[in-house]
Amino acid sequence: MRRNAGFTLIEILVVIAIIAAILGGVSIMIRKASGVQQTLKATNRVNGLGAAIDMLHAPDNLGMYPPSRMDQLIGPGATGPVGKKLGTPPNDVNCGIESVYVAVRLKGVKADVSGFESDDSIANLDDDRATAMVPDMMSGDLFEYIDPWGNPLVYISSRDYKDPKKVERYVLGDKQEVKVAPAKRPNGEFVRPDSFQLFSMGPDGVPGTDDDIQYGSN
Ligand SMILES: [Ca+2]
Ligand SMILES: [Ca+2]
Repeated sequence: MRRNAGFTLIEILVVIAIIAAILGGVSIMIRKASGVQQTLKATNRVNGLGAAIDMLHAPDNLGMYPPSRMDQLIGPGATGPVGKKLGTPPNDVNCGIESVYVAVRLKGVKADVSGFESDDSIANLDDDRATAMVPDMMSGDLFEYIDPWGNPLVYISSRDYKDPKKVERYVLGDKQEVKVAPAKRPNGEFVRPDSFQLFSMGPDGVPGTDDDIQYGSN
């Protein structure tokens, strides 16, 4: 009687194929789970920062929603043209979210943004600087709040919804430039018509698509 030679080649190939299929399935599940986690992280960031900006409007705070351009920023209690003193951003890029970054640092402004300023949630993607020191910072860097995909969050004040040309240019994490527009509801009305819009461009990094994560849109 012949001795059993162990597994045949075909048996080994079948086993390898089964293991590969299982690993493939597991890696798809891991990727899906991490995608869900990134989206959750982005939603938390947008909601937290949006809530902090909502508080700025109170009279004993900034007294207004931040303008979408830093050069229009006025200090708490209308104490003067803070943004102009800092120096106009030279490049007209990412200016809405930079304006928010500066506004929450002004003296007399109450905004708890400590939870949204970890190393992976702020960046200066367009590498621009104010001519003076940004309050509460050691440099003039005009940072942006970014989402987990490395792209800037977009901020647009309702005053610029109708004519967003001056605030529409955004540079992404990969240095590509896109144009943003304020979001509208299916009936054609702007989302949050009387205050501001804050959103992440979502996993696709394209503004205005279905995966955008918009603050307070419900
Ligand atoms: Ca910047
Ligand atoms: Ca998108």
